[in-house]
This record gives sequence, structure tokens and C-alpha cells, in this order.
Amino acid sequence: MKHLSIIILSITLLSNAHANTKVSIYGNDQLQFSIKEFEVKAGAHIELEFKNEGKLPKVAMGHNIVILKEGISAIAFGGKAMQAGANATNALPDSVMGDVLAHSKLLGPDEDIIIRFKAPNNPGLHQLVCTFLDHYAMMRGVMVVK
Ligand SMILES: [Cu+2]
Repeated sequence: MKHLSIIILSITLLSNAHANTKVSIYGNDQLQFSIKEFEVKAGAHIELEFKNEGKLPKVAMGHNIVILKEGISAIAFGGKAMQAGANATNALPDSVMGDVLAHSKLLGPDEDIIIRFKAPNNPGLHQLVCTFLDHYAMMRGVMVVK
């Protein structure tokens, strides 16, 4: 019996060591992210669920979530993506990917996705944004790395 509890204890420790930080963020037809700010630990493995909980068609009201590298402004980046040719089917042109830490694909109504990425090893602020057309004017937030 003692042996069994040691096995159970080590399984618990092992699973904690590999635990991901889970975050859920929704976008809606009112151009809002459900969360505007969240915190993660430096170097943590992040599992981010993103859902478009709207009802409008994807070509009119698609959403993505784009987490930017430190120091990149979400507003400036949104404008840059549009100038780079972002449109309703390709919201995130390849030419702007150098500013991106992690991102989801563009989602239509009731679609969701989980993206996994590693938080940077250094504390800092990472702005996040939806790059569907002009949504960057409204749909922005911050990931705080502590
Ligand atoms: Cu959007």
C-alpha cells in the first residue's frame, strides 16, 4: 500500500510539472474580446482557447487572436496588416509575421480552436489584437508575462 501511494504521488508531481497554463478568450459580434488582460508566468506553456461566439457570417465578422512580440503596438500592427493586404479571407499576411509571437487562424461563428505556445522567458507586456479588417480599432488586449 505504501508503495502504491508513492507511485500515485510521483504521477501527480509529474503531471504538475507538465501542466499547461490555460486561458480562454472569446470574440463576439460586438467586436469585443471577453478578456482584455491576462497574466502568465515567464517560460510557461500556454494553452489558449479562442472562440468566435458570434452569429454573423465569417466574411463579415471573422475573428482571430494575434499575440504580438514585446514592444509591438496592436493599433500600429493592425494598420500595418491592412496595408500589407489583409482582407476578409487572409487576415494575417505573411509579410507581417515577424511581429507575431503566436496566433490563431480566422474563425467564423461558433468555431473554436486551441493554440499552444511558450511564453517568453523574460517578463514584459505583449499586446494582442484581432486583425480582421478594422477590428484592431476595438479588439485589443494585453498578455502580461510575469
Ligand atoms: Cu475580430
